[in-house]
Parts: sequence; C-alpha cells; structure tokens
Amino acid sequence: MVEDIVTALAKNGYATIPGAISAEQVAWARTELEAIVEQTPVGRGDFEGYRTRRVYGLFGKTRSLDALAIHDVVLGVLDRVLGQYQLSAPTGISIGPGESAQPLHPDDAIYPLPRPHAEVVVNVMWPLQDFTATNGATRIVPGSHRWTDERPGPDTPTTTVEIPAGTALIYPGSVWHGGGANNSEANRLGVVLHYAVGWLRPVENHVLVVPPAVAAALPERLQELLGYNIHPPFIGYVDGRHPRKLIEEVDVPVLS
Ligand SMILES: O=C(O)CCC(=O)C(=O)O
Repeated sequence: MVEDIVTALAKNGYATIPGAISAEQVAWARTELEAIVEQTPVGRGDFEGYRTRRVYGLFGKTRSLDALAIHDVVLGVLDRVLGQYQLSAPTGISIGPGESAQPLHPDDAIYPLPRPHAEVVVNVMWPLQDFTATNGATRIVPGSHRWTDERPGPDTPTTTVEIPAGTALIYPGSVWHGGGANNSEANRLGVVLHYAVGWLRPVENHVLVVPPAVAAALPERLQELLGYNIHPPFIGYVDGRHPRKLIEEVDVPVLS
C-alpha cells in the first residue's frame, strides 16, 4: 500500500487511504473538535476564510488525534517521501455554510525555496465527516506539484476529492490545492496534519503548545514528531542535549 501511495503522489500529486481509521476514531475526534470549534473565532482573511474556524495548537487541546498523527501507513509514506520529519502545521478546519472557495496554493510556498525542489512538506487531510463537492471537499490541481512558475487560472482543471470520513487524503506540499466552497447548510469539519522535513523550522512551535510535562504521557513517536527530536547531527538540540532529556527529567507523580 505504501508503495502505491508513493507512486500516486509522484504521478498525480495526491492519493487516498480508504478506511484509514475506524468509525469510533472519527466519532471521538469529531466530538472533541466540534466542542473546540465552538470556542474558536472565524478566520482573519481570504486564506483562513471569513466563515471558517481554524483550530491551531491541536495537540495541546485534544488527545483524539494522537493515533492519526502516527498512523502506520502515513508514516510509511512519509519515511519514503521526506525521510526524517516532524509535524509542522496541524490544523482543524471547520468550513462554515456560505464560505467561498479558499484560494489555491501550495503549502510549501511558505518556505523560500525555488521550484521545483525535492518534497519538504507532506499533508494529510483527515475528514471527520464526509467531504463532498457541495460542502467544500478539498480541491487539488493534479500534476501541479511539477510546476515551476505556473499559477492556476480560472480554466485550470481541479479535482474535488470527495471522500468519506475516515479516509485520508495525502498530498505533497508542492501541489496546488485549497478548501472548496461550502454550499451546504452544515459545517465541513476536517483536520489537516502537515509534516515537514526535520531540518526546516515547523510552522507551529509545538514544544510551547505541548510542554515536556504534557509530552511525557504521549507515545514516543508522537513526542518526536512534536519536536522532542533532533535532525542529525544535532539540529534542534536544547542546551547542547537531545530534547528528549527534558521529557525524561519530568517528575511523573507516583500513584500510591
Ligand atoms: O480545508 C481544506 O480542504 C484545505 C485547507 C488548506 O489547504 C489549507 O488551509 O492550507
């Protein structure tokens, strides 16, 4: 499966993992995210959307996404495409009714790298409800991961990736894409987990969102993905030491 996804990413610029998580995992994440979204303001511009609520600091707010972040097929693909990596910009996205389509963009444009370049970012969109053309399913410009200076215009063909909740959509940071317009009566809720190579600065500063005392209770692979790791030989050290040491030094209360 991993090889098929890697091949599809290189060919088309996106791939899906059908039935990647169970209905119970979807329901847990959806319940948690819906409660958080209620406390979240709408976006601040065309990119975030004026009827869209984006949840940042996700791993400081819910444990329901931990298993998604370290999903074995996803990490198998990331091992092949990125090599060594960390979480970059995990974001819950609730596109509200009446929202217009998000401007198409490649996520790795945030880094000042001339195109084309080896992939430095991979994104995984986890729909927490069925994504349809009506409610704002993610739109992809197939093949645009190979573009250099091209930009999409009004006639550029896009693929609207209609997938059920629990199926994951994977796309590289180089592909042009965006959230769709929501012409339904309900919110479109999904979580996008961005990963970036370990030598780049992640978009969000996870170790401030998930301090060592919180990270201590998480799976080790997730700790690493949240920044408690180095990129060899020593990018990311803390006071000259591996950041894992900060977790090892946390005083874990002993239950009597
Ligand atoms: O909401 C979506 O379907 C895509 C969101 C997106 O591309 C982004 O916010 O960077």
